[in-house]
Amino acid sequence: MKKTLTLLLACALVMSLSAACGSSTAAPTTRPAASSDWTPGAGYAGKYDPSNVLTISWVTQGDRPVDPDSAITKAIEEMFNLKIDYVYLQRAEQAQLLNIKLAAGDIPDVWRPAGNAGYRELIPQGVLAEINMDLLQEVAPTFYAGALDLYAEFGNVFEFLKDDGKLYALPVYEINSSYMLMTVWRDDWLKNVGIDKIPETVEEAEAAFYKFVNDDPDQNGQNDTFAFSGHGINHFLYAYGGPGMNNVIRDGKVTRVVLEPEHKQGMAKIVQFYADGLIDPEFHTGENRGQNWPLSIPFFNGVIGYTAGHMFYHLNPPLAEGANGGAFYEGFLDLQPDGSWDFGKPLKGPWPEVISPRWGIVPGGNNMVYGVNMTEEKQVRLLQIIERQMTDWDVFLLLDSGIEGIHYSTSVNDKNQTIYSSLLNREDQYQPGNRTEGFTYVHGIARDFVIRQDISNYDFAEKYFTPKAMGAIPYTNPIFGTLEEEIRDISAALGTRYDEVRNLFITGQRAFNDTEWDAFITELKTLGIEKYLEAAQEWYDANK
Ligand SMILES: [Ca+2]
Repeated sequence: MKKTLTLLLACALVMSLSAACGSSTAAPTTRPAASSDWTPGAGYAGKYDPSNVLTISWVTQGDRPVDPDSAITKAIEEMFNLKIDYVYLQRAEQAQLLNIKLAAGDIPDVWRPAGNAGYRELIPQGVLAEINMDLLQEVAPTFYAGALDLYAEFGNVFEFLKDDGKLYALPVYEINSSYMLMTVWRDDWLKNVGIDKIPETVEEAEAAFYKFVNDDPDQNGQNDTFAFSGHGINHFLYAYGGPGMNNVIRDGKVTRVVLEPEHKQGMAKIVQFYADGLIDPEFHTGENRGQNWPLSIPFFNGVIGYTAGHMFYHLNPPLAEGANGGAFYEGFLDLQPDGSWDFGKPLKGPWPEVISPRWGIVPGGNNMVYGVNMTEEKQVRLLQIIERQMTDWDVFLLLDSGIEGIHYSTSVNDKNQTIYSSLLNREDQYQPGNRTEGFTYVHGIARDFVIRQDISNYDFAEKYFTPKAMGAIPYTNPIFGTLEEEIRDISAALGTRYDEVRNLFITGQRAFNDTEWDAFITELKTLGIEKYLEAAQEWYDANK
């Protein structure tokens, strides 16, 4: 969400709190100082003088190099007695370029591997520093406890990340991924066809879908609307367990939804809907039609009345004075100024629970790792920074949002909450050196601070996008640690073939009947689906 507030207004509002307005290029006067009361002593922190200036090399993740002289870099270096040596690798090729560096023995101090699989591949290469658990618990106790707490539903996150009893990564908690994806209905269309409540069951949804096609929901006298497109297919199927390639744990057994009887029922519905003209015939081309992915072009064009898969920050109306709404909110408003939509409900269907997807907060996402050449002193220093980030709001704000007057302005809303509004355009916000991502990558563990920093947006998320608000159990695709290359290849082949055959079934190019479905399942077995599930089960049993 692009948040802009005029500097003038922001300054007027903060005048009573700060005298800094106008001096927008000066370093912040309230910046916390580095600890100056250090004396040699017991423990890891007592071994290293925090006034020693340390150089750390840090692989950034933006789309362009970081300015090493940026105001925030200078502030961080001064506060923590660091010299930051930014390593920029072109983003599209970051993994390959990093591998070349690692192979040449040029190992950075800090980076984020690509997901759990990328992390596990690095361990046997010997390029990662082992993270000393005693040191971690002594120097960063708030971070340690916070990570355990946030990932509690998955067990001990540090044990999950270990390999052969050794820890090589710090968990990164993606707070946004804890919120569920939303479905959306044209509520004006529902009213126009005589339906006065948002559908909650597959039967109610089906009735609305037929009326969206047959009863002229846009009241233009023409038969020119469909019920839904590609996103609608996937989300309707969650009432039947979900899209076929999703992994699920059922009674302790790892399976794929395609193998479950409910999925076949759901596919039968979709096939029927397509045959009856309910589904946008261009569903397979992507609802965003080549534009930004959260945009549903057929929904914006008034062609369909049901879509799904959006995050809270795509759907929000303007949440602060002068702010814009989310991309979906604004995109719809542009093209359908007289139309309206409302949040949907995850549909109740044959699957035993009402489920709805979220990206997921499974451990093993893009963790933060330290290079093998990282000294113990550097580990202590970086963990001290992390601990300050977890416990000191001013430090968190500096690392996460930058410097007031340069990177953000503040105002107070009608609930007397402080609103932090970026003064940068979106592209610049995401450049390290203009931090919003969090200098140490693990900022998400400071969940309360993350929320406080963007209170309007998270109030909105908490109100509508939680399991409680949506009345559904969140579905997260489980991760199965280190699966061998052969197993990963099987998974990729299954996904490709599933998509092809699914589309043939939906469009009627392949007859959807018991014989053809059984043949399809047999083909998936030939491609190795059972071998995949066996490997996943083995991991799950050992790590659940
Ligand atoms: Ca019409």
